[in-house]
This record gives sequence, structure tokens and C-alpha cells, in this order.
Amino acid sequence: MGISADAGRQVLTEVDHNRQKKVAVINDYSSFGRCSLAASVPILAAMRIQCCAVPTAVFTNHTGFKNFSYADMTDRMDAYIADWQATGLSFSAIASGYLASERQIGYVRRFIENFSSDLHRHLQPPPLTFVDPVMGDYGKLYPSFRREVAEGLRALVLIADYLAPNLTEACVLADRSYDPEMSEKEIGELAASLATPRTKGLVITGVPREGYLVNYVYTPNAPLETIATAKIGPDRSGTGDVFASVILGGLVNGKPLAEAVRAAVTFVSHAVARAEAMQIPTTDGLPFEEILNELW
Ligand code: PXL
Repeated sequence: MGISADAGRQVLTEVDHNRQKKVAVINDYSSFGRCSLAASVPILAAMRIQCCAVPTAVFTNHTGFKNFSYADMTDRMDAYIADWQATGLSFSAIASGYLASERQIGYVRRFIENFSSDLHRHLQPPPLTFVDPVMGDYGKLYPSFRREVAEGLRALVLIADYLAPNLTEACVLADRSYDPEMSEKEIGELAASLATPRTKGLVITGVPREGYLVNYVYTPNAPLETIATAKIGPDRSGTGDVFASVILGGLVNGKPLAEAVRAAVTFVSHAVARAEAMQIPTTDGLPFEEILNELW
């Protein structure tokens, strides 16, 4: 009996870590500018999800500022797998954002493989995987992004349940030329061409159309859904990260993709309106702290 009592205590200790929904988010952290992890942590928290951040790099300011510097964290990344496995953590979801090198992508793959194995799931279903393949916008790759990295991201798509590229990123992943005037039918075909047997849903985000931003939601064997919102003011840093974080939180909380996208559209449009009213500089990210209660 002593043995089973001990075993019982052991199980209880392990289960303790996993009583609340947890998401591992692998992305960079900008201490000023409210992008990437600086958006995901508070937004997921407001959605009652514990965000376990794996920083790929830590920036003073994001790269949209004249002055910024960063510490690369790639050498630290395997320690997260080792320590978190030893701690007995399991995750409801694993998400990735900006990845700067093939090494970081390889690490994300190992992270997903390790925490999806039966041994490290503690009888929970496998984590859902969400990839925001951050590469560029308006037909151009970000200056810091190298084309070779896109190849690695294509491999990551194969193990993603959900994918949230913008039109530029979707075109790079599909290896086709960017055309900002693509018709809805062509965008639907583009989305379908990115789907793999694993895909549960895919959203092509923020396509500008006559004063609106349109999100195209592709779900296998269902008609393409379009979710549009009026574009307010200039582009603002970090908007995509806030958007992706609300979608991720919605999925983890059991919403279908289209519903999660609608919630993200509403939240981002309120945050942008607040930024305009408060005259926040476009570099500084969205003042989402003002309205986090909307996510509760
Ligand atoms: O929001 C995307 C992003 C994330 N991380 C860093 C960035 C940017 C966009 O500029 O510079 C460091």
C-alpha cells in the first residue's frame, strides 16, 4: 500500500503543474514596442491561459526603431525542453512566431515532437500547434529575414494544425509570386495549396481591399469564409502579434477558427481605435492594456 500511496502522491505532484491551460509560445521578446511575446503573455493571461514564453531573442526595442539591440537566445532554447520535460509540463498548445534561423526552426520542431509524445503528455490530448510564419509583408521579406529560413518554415507547416500567414507569407510558402490584386477564388486556391493532411485551419490575414482588411479563413472541406474590418489609420507595429495571440487564445479555449478570427478582428479594431484616440506613436504597439478586460 505504501508504494501505491507514494505513486499517488507522485501523480498528484505531476498533475498539479497541468491543472490550468498552458501554452508554450516560441517568439522573440521586445522590451519596448509591444510586439511578439510582449503581446502574447498579457493577452493569453487575459484569456485565462498561462503563457509559457520561450524567447528566441531579447530586444531592447523592436527593429522598427532607429536604435535597437538584442541578445540571441538560440543557445538557451534546448534547456527549455530539458527543464520543462523534467518538470513534467504538458501544453494545450505550442505556438511559434518570428524565427531567425534554421537552427531555431529545428528547435521548434524538436519542441513540438517532444511535447507531443505520449511520454510527456500525462494522458492529455496532444497540444495543438499554431504557426505564424513571420517573414514579411506587402510582397517583401523583412530586411532581417533570409530566404533559406523560408525553406525551414515550409517544413514547420507540415506539423502545424493552424497557420496564420499574411498574403506575402502565404505566397512565399506556396513558392508563387506575390500579387496584391489576387481574386478571392485565387486566395482560396492559395490557401488550399498550403493545407496538408494535418491542417485543421488556415487564415490568410489582413489583405487590403478598398479601405478594408480582409481575413480569409480556410477550413478543410468547407467554403472559404471572409471576415473584413475597416482599416483605421496607418500600420502600427505589433498589430499582427496581437491579432495572432487572440486567435491562439480563442482556439485554446475551444472556439472554431472563424470565431477566433472574428474575436481577434474585434479586439484589434478596438485597440487601434484607442491608439488613434490616444495618439500613440505607430512604433509603440497597440495600447491593449486599456481594453484587456474585453478578453476576460
Ligand atoms: O511584430 C513583429 C516583430 C517582432 N519582433 C521584432 C520585430 C518585429 C517587427 O518589426 O522587430 C523584434
